[in-house]
Amino acid sequence: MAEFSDIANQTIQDEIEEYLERSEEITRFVDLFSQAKPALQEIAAAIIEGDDVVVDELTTKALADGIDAIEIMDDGLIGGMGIVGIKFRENFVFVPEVLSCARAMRAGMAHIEPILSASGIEKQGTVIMGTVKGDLHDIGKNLCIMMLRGSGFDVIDLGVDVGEDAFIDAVEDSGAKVLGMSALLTTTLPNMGKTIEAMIDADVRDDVQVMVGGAPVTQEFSDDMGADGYGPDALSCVAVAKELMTLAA
Ligand code: B1M
Repeated sequence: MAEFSDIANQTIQDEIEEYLERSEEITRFVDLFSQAKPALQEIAAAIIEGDDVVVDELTTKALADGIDAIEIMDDGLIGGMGIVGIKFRENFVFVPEVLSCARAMRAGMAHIEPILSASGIEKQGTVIMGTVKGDLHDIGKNLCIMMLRGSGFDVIDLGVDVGEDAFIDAVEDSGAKVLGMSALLTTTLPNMGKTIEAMIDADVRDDVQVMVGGAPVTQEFSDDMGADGYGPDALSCVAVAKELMTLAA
């Protein structure tokens, strides 16, 4: 069983001890960081500290040392951001700090993305991706896009705060067979369903398979709003896109 003392990095130990209260979250992060390579724990610590320069250096070094890009992303970058998310939720840090952490995460992802993209094998088709109207969160969506591109998909990234019309226009203009919507706020979650309804009204719903994801989204929400697929994380986003692409073919 993973032990707190198995975590090599002092900053990570301190963060878990000081800021995490829920037992399931403590278990999740102790499990994650007790098995993570020390170099990746350092990256996670630098993400938590919002230090983009250090994340840039450490990610470069980790790749040069032969550590797998996905391992760096999962254990270092996403792992660090996970703790930031909890501190934000519990009001230990606020928007400016989170933005610094997000910038640090982007500094690391800038090294990971080209590797994931270059590793793509055969072309899988085109996916439209966007964060729904009223929602500015794009870190998770961008991770999904990187993974999709890395798996051979062409991705049309509509960005954040994407209204129904922009999604519909993209379907009509691109002929893409899969459309993905991301939402991170419970208040913007209904905009996924509204977009699907608008697609029905605009007579384009049958032209694409729709997948949804983002922290508040569940399989149940996905079913209720009439989406064709749901992915809880970036890896499953790729799996769902592949499956939906075969249904669209
Ligand atoms: Co915001 N924020 N935020 N935020 N933020 C959350 C989401 C929140 C949970 C924090 C909290 O607990 N309080 C909370 C939402 C609460 C709720 O609705 N229940 C919240 C809030 C309230 C807000 C504001 C309202 C705060 C305010 O201003 N008072 C505001 C809203 C702005 C707006 O959107 N209109 C706001 C602002 C911000 C920042 C700008 C500071 C920044 C966003 C920066 C950016 O994205 N460029 C930010 C951040 C960073 C977060 C947290 C800390 C981290 C989100 C993140 O990037 N996670 C977040 C807390 C948390 O999540 N614990 C929080 C890492 C990312 C890798 O995970 O996005 O879940 P995630 O993506 C995953 C999966 O969900 C999945 O794959 C990804 C990779 O594994 N996935 C898909 C995502 N999209 C997918 C699509 C798919 C499939 C899978 O198919 C299409």
